Amino acid sequence: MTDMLTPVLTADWGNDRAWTREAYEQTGGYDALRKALTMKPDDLITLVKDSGLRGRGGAGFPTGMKWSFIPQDNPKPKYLVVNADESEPGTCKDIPLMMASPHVLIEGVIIAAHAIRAEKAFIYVRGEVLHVVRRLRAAAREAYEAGYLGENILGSGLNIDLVIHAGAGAYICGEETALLDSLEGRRGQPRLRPPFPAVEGLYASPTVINNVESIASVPAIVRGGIEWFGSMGTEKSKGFTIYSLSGHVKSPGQYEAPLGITLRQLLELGGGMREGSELKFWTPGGSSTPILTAEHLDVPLDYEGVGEAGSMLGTKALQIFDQTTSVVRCVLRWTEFYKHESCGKCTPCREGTWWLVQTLQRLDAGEGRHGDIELLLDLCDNILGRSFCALGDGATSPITSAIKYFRKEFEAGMHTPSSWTFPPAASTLF
Ligand code: L3W
Ligand code: SF4
Repeated sequence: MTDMLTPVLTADWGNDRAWTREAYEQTGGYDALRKALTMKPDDLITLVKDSGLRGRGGAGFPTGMKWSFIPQDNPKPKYLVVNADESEPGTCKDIPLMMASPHVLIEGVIIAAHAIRAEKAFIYVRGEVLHVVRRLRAAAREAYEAGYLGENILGSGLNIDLVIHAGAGAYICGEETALLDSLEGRRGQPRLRPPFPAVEGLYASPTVINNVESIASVPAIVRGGIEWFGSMGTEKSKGFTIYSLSGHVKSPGQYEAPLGITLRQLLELGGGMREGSELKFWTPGGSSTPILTAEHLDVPLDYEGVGEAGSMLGTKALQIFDQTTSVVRCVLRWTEFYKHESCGKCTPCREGTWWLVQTLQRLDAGEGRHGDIELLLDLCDNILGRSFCALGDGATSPITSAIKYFRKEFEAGMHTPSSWTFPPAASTLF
């Protein structure tokens, strides 16, 4: 089964010095940058577009297309921002990647900045992981010393500066426009889109925002070429990717394999389910994506396959739960997270997540009221599509999908007649 693995980004994770520039250069590190410096920016954009690389941060938006949106006739400076605010429950791929191989991200940043003609780049790192911030800053120092960053990079005439910025620990700052507000020194809250950041982003200038894994994949594409990249994955979801496998499996961790493999195959890579465990439900891409069940073991883990199964590939965070897990308790935990992380800007999410938690808490305690399932669905209906950003929508995904597949478990928590969801009987009014 290990022949399913396609280690590219994770190839050197066995070397505990892989994070040093010396070790990175020994395995061909910064060769892609040298090649990219001989290429015109537009040719780089075309290369990444033709490679079919899609954003690895959750939405799967084509990376090269995003780069091509940067208006080059706009006299304002252009910016590149890497979204390293990894906080989606279950997602644990970017943080280990930055710890093990900070230079592959930095090399990707320099190539991407060259492509969009940016002279300033930022990596916005989740506030809680200061060890990652330190590692990236050390790697950036090494890159400056070697002439990969700063003025006149490798004698090319290109100038690129890199800032490693630590967030302050708010999940919402992973939403791209909230991240920009936070980077500008304001409270991180989503902005109205359009204008999209590509047109009006950081300091109201054209800005590309990409996920860590997306940018870190670029050097390999420049080196290996689009045919090699396209030889992995599926027609519409090309290449290798890092899956975060967690929960009731024998060997949780990060597995790098092509897009389009199935959970059944991934589980085999992870040694299968834990002894005595049977698969009950799972998330394909973190808790913001609808849950799936054992009947979906053979769904291809690509944007199309998971979409057809009624979910989203998201961040490829596969959380695996066995028969001992209470679906209601699990959904409650995720909803408490969303309630806590709701930025409060819009009413459906701010108030709705509070109501969802109250209702789920009593169902979990076996003190639910008849009508609570309808109440949950009604709340979700009023949050989904009516919230200002994807956090509100995401909060509803685990609830509606869990009710769809495990309604009986919610019903089992209802023991109290409803005191308020129905109008009083007419006889009591007269
Ligand atoms: C210019 C247009 N740019 C779209 C850009 C846009 C963005 C990208 C994707 O949410 C999802 C979310 C979470 N002109 C454009 C354009 N763009 N149209 O394309 O945009 P969008 O709106 O499809 O998604 P998003 O707002 O980036 C991301 C889901 O991912 N998710 C959560 C992930 C959490 C993490 C984390 O913790 N690090 O990644 C998991 O599934 O729910 O649906 O750049 O500007 N016309
Ligand atoms: Fe803030 Fe939630 Fe509204 Fe997003 S949906 S803007 S997180 S309150």
